[in-house]
Amino acid sequence: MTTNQSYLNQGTTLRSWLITLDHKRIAILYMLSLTFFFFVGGAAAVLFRLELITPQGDLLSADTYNRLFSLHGIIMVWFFLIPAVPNVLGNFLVPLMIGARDLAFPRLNLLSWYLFIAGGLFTLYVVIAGGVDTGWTFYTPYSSTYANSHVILAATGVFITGFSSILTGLNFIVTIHTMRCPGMKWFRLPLFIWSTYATSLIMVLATPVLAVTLALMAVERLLGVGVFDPGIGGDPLLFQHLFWFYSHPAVYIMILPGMGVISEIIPCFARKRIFGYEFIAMASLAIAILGFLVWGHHMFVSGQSLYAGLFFSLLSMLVAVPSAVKVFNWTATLYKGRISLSTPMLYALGFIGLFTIGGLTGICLATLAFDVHVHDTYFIIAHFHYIMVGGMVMAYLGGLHFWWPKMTGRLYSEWLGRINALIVFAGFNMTFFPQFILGYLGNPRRYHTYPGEFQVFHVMSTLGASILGIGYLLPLLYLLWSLKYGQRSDSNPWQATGLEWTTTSPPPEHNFKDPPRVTEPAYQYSTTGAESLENTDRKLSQP
Ligand code: HEM
Ligand SMILES: [Cu+2]
Repeated sequence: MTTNQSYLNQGTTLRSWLITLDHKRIAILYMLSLTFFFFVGGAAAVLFRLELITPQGDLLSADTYNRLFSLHGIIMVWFFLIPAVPNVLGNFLVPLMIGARDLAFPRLNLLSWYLFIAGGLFTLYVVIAGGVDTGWTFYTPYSSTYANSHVILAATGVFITGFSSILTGLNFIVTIHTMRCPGMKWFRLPLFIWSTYATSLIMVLATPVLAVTLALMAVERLLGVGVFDPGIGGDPLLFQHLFWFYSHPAVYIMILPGMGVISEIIPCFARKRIFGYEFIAMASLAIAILGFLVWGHHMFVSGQSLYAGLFFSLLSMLVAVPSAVKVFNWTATLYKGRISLSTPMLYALGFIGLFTIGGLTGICLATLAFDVHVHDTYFIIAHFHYIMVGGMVMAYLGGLHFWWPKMTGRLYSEWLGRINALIVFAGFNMTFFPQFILGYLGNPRRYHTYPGEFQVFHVMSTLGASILGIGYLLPLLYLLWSLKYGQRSDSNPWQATGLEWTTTSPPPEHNFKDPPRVTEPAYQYSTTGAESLENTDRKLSQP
């Protein structure tokens, strides 16, 4: 067997990795660090889910419980969900998909990873030093005046990581504008690129607002300058406005890239051209723009004016339209497709169903009268986990399986992959569906105790979380196993279209031996002919 020159064997020392400028290696660095954070955040969730098996507070004190869910939220949002698809898959794929040698600013790319790690170290220090108890939202006046946990350090961690996000977004925007290979016109770009582009716009435009907000909170807490505290001349609602002006767009940073992954997987495993390419591409931009206009739906009961509430309610309904456009188009792509239920496809199908539930309950919440009823209950938790875990984590796992052969040159065990996708789907629903009921019945979020009549739903949820935990650990094992024992992959194991599949697996240092040239639109799949996936299926199911 000839071992070809690939990005993986261009220097194997630790040093060669830590100073690498290769976007593919930086993607791997992100993957390793994100996986670590994911399991730290997950461990916190395991602990508080255990506490919730019984109505009384028997395992954790109220204070410890607060610190655990805060840590869970902070780590999962900023150190996993926001960077997951853009920084791992995006870093790896953007240059490959547009036929470029690297990102526009390789050094900036490496710097972004170091900033991410620096922010992460602050956060880990907070974990060791005793935690933070403000929740991931850092609401004032609690964070600025009353909390006696490590608020400033935790906020500093998030602040620093924010710069990693801004610089990555900038890098992607410039790369997509200036480094497309000959023939790669805008409307020939893979939809993953469109969604990464839209995400990058939000990263660049919204993240600075978060940085300013956290800095102002720190100024009030440390120096007593009145920004948010009306007692010293501040505005009590300002923090929530600023926070959600970033954080609602940020929820789209967490879902748009996942949508991009799904738009790649669905046509490949349905063997069909994607339905309504332009609509999906433009829907990404529409989501990015409209996402900036709806933050007030997080503040319906905050005391903002009733008219503001009505207006934000209406605008929130609008932002659901482009999301629905995508769901319809994916479904239309599946229609009469030659569908192969391979691992990435199972995750993609799971994504469509779960994201739809998350999105529809989002519309319920955007309905002012309903939100007043369920605000700050488990209904909210269920809503955003359906989108962020049911959606984004599913998309990340689907994408990881889809591009794993490209990234590593190895095939994983297809049947373990399929079983695992089912475990994740079952575990996820069992964990979070009961929380819709809990919330609707009035169980508030963020308490370590609850009335006894809710126990059955909490027990179901904890049981589901254990299954989900298995579903997250198993890929760690079989993917690692595949690195050594997996079958070697050829350059295009799924017979997919797209430039990344035209180069070797794993790709060489500067991606392509000969500079690529594009002559046709994306997704030229066909349901007929020898190119069908059944051959691949047969190949993959060989032991
Ligand atoms: C499809 C359109 C969506 C609508 C109309 C919508 C609406 C809402 C509303 C009204 C709330 C506030 C509930 C409350 O606190 O009382 C909310 C909460 C939330 N939504 Fe959505 N949502 C949508 C999509 C998404 C997406 C795509 C994500 C994430 C990727 C997301 C993540 C969240 C989060 C994290 C919260 C909880 C914030 C908190 O209170 O801590 N939502 N959503
Ligand atoms: Cu929102």
